[in-house]
Amino acid sequence: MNTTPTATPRAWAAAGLLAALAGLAVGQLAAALTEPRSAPLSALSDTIVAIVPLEVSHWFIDLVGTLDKPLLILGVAGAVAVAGAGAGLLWRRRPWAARAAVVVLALVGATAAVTRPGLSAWAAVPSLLAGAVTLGVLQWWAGRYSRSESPSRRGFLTAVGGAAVAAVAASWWAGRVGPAGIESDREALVLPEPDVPAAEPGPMADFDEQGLSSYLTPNADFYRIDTAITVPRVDVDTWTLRVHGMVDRERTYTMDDLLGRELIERDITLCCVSNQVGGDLVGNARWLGVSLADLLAEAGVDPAADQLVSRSSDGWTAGSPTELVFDGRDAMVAVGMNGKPLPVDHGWPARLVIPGLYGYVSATKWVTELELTTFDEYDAYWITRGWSTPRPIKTQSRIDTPRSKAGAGSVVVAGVAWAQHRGISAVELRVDDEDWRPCSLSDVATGDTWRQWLLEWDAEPGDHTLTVRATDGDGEVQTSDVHGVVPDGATGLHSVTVTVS
Ligand SMILES: Nc1nc2c(c(=O)[nH]1)N[C@H]1C(S)=C(S)[C@@H](COP(=O)(O)O)O[C@H]1N2
Ligand SMILES: [Mo]
Repeated sequence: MNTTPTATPRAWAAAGLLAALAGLAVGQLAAALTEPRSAPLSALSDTIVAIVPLEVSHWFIDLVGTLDKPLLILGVAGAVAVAGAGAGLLWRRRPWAARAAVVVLALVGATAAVTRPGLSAWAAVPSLLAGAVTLGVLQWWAGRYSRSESPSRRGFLTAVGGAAVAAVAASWWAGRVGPAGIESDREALVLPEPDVPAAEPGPMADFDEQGLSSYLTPNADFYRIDTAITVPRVDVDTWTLRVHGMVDRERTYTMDDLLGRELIERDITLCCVSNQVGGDLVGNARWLGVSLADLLAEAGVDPAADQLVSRSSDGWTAGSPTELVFDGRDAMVAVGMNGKPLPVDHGWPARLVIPGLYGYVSATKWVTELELTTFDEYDAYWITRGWSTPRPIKTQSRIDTPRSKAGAGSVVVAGVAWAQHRGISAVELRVDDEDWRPCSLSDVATGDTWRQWLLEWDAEPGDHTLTVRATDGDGEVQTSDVHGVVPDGATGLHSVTVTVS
């Protein structure tokens, strides 16, 4: 049996790398057909997000911004590929050690998957399958291709590489339109007409200027922020929303229950606490859903329950002040966004929206649980990671246009300003060191949305600095103090330098 393999170490490493990638691809396909979050790459990346120290994740996000997730996944794939190459090398001399290494790797993936919140023991299958495929491919290589009298290695490469590419293509298909796709459920859902339509802002809700954010942000352009490496795939037919904790009676609602209730429609601007001054992690949508206060009232909330914890199907949590839900604002369980069922990325089939709170303490997507508790009793996801307990959104204003260049003469300077629930009462623009000039404001129906502002500026050639500031509905002028996003939102004034020619 002890024929010394004659393939070069390099060929062994390449075979191991290819075997690992083929394994990953097959694991990916198995996950796409059942539970996408159980894919080895997804489960491993998710686990890293969960266990990496706070400082490291802050440093990484600061460095690469919203590329953090793609880069993390790519990094994990690279690490698995390197481990595969290592296993290939090892197999050349010590096949049993190499087999053991592959098994250990598969078990790491399987453990990562089954420990993800909301996943069952079945989530181990894609990683175990990936390991089995890797073993099988390496065994095949060792038996048939690694000796001097072996058939052409091109056959091996074509078969394994082809199978991997086919598996990746099939998982893409499965995720979109195939058996595991939820897009067809989404498209099949007919949203009822609202019982209480949104108040129309008025004739001048949208200045309709080139480069200016539209009053309603199209779903496809709406910013997306969440911790999900692979967005949860929620089956709307079995989905439920459970209300429990410090309540008189537990309640559970199905999608049909929600759709059969009074549906309200509201324009509400959502923004992220980690939005930098002048940043784009903010958007305004027309939400359709049920009143959160009505829903909770049915369960009978214990007056001592000062915190409403909302939990998503992937275990993420937000904690909101119960008081704010009941103070008359339009807090809602939303099922529609701009006339469409909630997009998968934005929480299909249901999410919370609470006007006046940052997303991390209110806007739970893929929501499955509402638990009444206290702030003493429980800290939600981002609170345990250094962010503040709920505080009001800070007044912000942003220059959308121009951003860098303009022609001399009359130039429209325009943007948006927001201070959800308090509203925006004034916006002013400063050119260089001149006096603040009042801007025109668009019509808004409530203080829960952002407000467009506009000023016609007679621009003279040269470089100019434009700075904007807003005043909220309480008459409070936006502060010029510069503060970073941690722990409760950035402050400071947005300014741009424009070259006029
Ligand atoms: N399940 C879940 N919901 C979530 C989050 C998350 O990580 N997981 N992130 C929150 C944060 S921080 C923000 S700012 C908003 C963003 O909502 P959007 O992606 O629809 O714009 O969702 C909130 N809801
Ligand atoms: Mo956020």
